Amino acid sequence: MPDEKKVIPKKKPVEPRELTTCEATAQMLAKARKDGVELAFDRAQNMKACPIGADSACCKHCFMGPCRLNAKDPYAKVGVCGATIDTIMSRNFARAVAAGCAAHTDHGMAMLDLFREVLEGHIKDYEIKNVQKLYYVAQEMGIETEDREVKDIAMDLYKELERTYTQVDGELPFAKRVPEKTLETWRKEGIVPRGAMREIMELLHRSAIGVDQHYANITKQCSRTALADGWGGSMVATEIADILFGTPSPIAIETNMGVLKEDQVNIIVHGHEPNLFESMVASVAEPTLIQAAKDAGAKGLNLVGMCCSGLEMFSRHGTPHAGNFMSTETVLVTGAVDAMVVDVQCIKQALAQVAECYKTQLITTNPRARIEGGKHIEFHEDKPKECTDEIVIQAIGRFKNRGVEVEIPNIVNTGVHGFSHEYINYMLGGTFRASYTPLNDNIINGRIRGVAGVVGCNNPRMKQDYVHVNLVKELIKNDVLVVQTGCSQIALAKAGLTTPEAAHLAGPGLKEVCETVGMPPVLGLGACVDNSRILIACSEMVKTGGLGESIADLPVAGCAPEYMSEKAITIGQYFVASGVFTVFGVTFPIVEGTKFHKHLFEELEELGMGKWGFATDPFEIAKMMIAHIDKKRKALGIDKARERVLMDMADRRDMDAA
Ligand code: BF8
Repeated sequence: MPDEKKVIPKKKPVEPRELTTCEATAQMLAKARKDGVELAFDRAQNMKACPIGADSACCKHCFMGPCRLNAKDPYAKVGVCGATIDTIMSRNFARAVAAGCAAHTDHGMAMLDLFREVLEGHIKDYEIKNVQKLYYVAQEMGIETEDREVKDIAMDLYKELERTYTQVDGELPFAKRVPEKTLETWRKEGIVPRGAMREIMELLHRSAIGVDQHYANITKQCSRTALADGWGGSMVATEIADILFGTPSPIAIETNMGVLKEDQVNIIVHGHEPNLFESMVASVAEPTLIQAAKDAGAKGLNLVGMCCSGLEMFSRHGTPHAGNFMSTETVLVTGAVDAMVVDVQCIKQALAQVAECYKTQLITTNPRARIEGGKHIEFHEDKPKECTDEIVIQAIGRFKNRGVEVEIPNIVNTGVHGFSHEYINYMLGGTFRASYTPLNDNIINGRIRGVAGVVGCNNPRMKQDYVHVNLVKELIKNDVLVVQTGCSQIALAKAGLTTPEAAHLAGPGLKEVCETVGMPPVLGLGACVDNSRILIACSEMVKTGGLGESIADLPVAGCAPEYMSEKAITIGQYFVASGVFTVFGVTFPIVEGTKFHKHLFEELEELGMGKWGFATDPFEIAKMMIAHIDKKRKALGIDKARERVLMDMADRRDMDAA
């Protein structure tokens, strides 16, 4: 028996509305408490983050330790092997980058494997839906497309992109997309990725005990590995998904928990790989299964997405989306979810327990990711509907015997999403002058001050969605066009900022542009792997001209204000290495005032890259991003060009000639 005096009482629960700005989540959090069900919000309150780990001042890469340094006096001692605070922090950072890169590249490689199997005829349930995109990517990679069979072009593209993962020397294929001056910086620094597997392997090696013991040298391999994700694994995942399943284009989509229907069989797909979801779309359209649902007393089958899987699907199929990372437990509290289907990444283990409380089926599908207490129905790409049809049958079974009170928050937000980097081509110029020129023109003339990528997770250490929403509002108010991916995109969708009408919240210049073309001031580009679309957009802006010669010259900035995943650290590092000032919120695993901190937050910029920033307050973050954008505008000599003049053809000719 524990000594009762030593039992630490749990803290008084914090009011739901102090933990989230999402009304539906707050409502369900209150219900969960009434039902006696514990959620991540509560666990975060009851478990203080380890202060030594939070500062990254602990080394556990060998068994002479773990060694603990003092963040308040970081150079007072070293680890048993002599590792300094800079070595320890950079090693820990490296391990996070390696894990994040592994997640995205494993996802991308799975997509490429699927592509090959489709081409070889071993998998028949998928096909190339977007031949135009196949041609486009193949041509960029220098593959001959004229008078050739689609299958032959596709097989050549497969072989070319396979190098992204397996190549041991040389430069990875999508290095061809990088602006010349940015690539020059990478070459000078020795950080052009070879192949993702090699980079991850070398980073894990170098961050082991007794290998690389210089923080700046470890950072180089961090950059190389992170770039293998952004311009490699993630980019392949995006491009192959577009080729196989179609490139998203803007579509009005419903978001929030109100998309669940009490009188239908609700199936949520939550995870990251689009192939499972694609097959779910096919299964819920199966007439026999629809009839089975009706026979069970339901009005139909209601397929809904969450997190990144949902983001990939809603702009390809118009599938509604129920919420982001911090809503995956609370959505189960509705009692309306008949099956939650998961694959890989960002799936809280506690979902199994919450699902059990509400008699929901939590179904794992991927051999790489099982959860104790979850039901496993394995997904095989060569017979995908065996799995997804069975999931529908299981969900119908649960609908028949729900046996729990159902309470669905009556909140639905409709917004426009699905702005691929290709769509930006003609978004501002129409088909008449489809290019990035109108975007660049509007930045040069100052209607658009700059572009900000606001991306990433929720974290229960922050009030859910609060920083995302307030940061984005502040940015657009200051004429900064915002592009989004991941859970951040859902935060803004729920806040109603992904509608063209949200233009009234923008500054006068951005508002004018949005109203002219009918676009929202906040453009959703998709899942976290689709951050690669932002890289490509940056590349196109440089190549179009007028905004400098490298990505580092652009008036752009990035932010993941509520991140929680190692994947976010990798994404941050590839944006920094690509030339983008990138601000993170919540916490940053580093001790201020150390050499490693100075390296990430100042010196990388001096080497021609971007740099890191950190702040937790949305208005402070916005100030930092806008100051950076203005600094870049000044360096480009366009800081005075903010008068509202329309560019005429003569101006354009001058700019093209420059
Ligand atoms: O990859 S934004 S919580 S769901 S890690 Fe995860 Fe973060 Fe959401 Fe998608 Ni991205």
